[in-house]
Amino acid sequence: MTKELTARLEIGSTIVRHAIDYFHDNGFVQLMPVMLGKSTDPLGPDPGSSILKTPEVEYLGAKFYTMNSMILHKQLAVRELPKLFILSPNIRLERAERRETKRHLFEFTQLDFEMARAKKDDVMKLVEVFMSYLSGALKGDDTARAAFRALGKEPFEFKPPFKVYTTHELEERYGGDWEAEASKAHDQPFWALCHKREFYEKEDEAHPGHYLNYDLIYPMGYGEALSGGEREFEYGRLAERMGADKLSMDVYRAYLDEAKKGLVASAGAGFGIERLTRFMTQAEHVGDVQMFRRVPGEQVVM
Ligand code: ASN
Repeated sequence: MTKELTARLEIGSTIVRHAIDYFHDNGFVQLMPVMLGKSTDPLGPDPGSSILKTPEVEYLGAKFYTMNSMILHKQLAVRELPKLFILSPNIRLERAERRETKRHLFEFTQLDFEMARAKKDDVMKLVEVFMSYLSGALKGDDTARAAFRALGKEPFEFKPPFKVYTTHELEERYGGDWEAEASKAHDQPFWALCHKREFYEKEDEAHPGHYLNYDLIYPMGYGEALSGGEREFEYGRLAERMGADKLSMDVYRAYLDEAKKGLVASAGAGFGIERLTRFMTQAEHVGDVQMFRRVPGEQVVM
């Protein structure tokens, strides 16, 4: 193992430690992840998503899916725990070409959180405070300081509030590949609002065709850091949105049954731990922060 990888793993470990502290200190309860579910995030229709398939596992005569994300489980859990977070291992079988984006992995961990009755502004504020907390925490942490010194780098200084754009504005200014281009043109993260994506992200009732979701994009070409949104939680709206997306109601039966009993309004988001570590250590590829690389199209050692 190279000394760079050791340093990046140490920094990644420190990031997780401070992230967990931050969420605990803000009243969140940590849930353990599930890795198999009766249904999972469809990751689409989203032009940014490109998985080949969602693996299915048969166990004792029942069919399970591996987790693309725990969003549907978060919606069920937030009824009981109004502020929760999970270090959630996700499997996304990306196409081999995704290796070239330098920020896709076929296995990664996200810190996924959800808050009952929250709005998008609450989540954006919480994330901004977390980012600046993290810059300070890493600077004051002996392990991280030594590891950054070994890399010849400094922890990035996040300076919120971050700029806010809609995806329409970004597309107009930077074209179809706005994520990469706008990321290169900024020196602090920025928000991209209003993506047309999965059924669980709430449509703005006052402005149909607009969505109450948000992505945080890292600067300097590193691309997406986090995605999330306010949630659709009413059974009728969910069924309608799923129908429009041509999803099989059978696959989502258990989730829809819970929605029929009643979900609560919530908002949340998730950020990839490896992407955050890559950004903080300015690693060339997100696989460069993994001990066991999970890069699409790359030979796996173990
Ligand atoms: N974690 C994301 C969210 O909270 C979902 C995802 O990872 N696709 O919306």
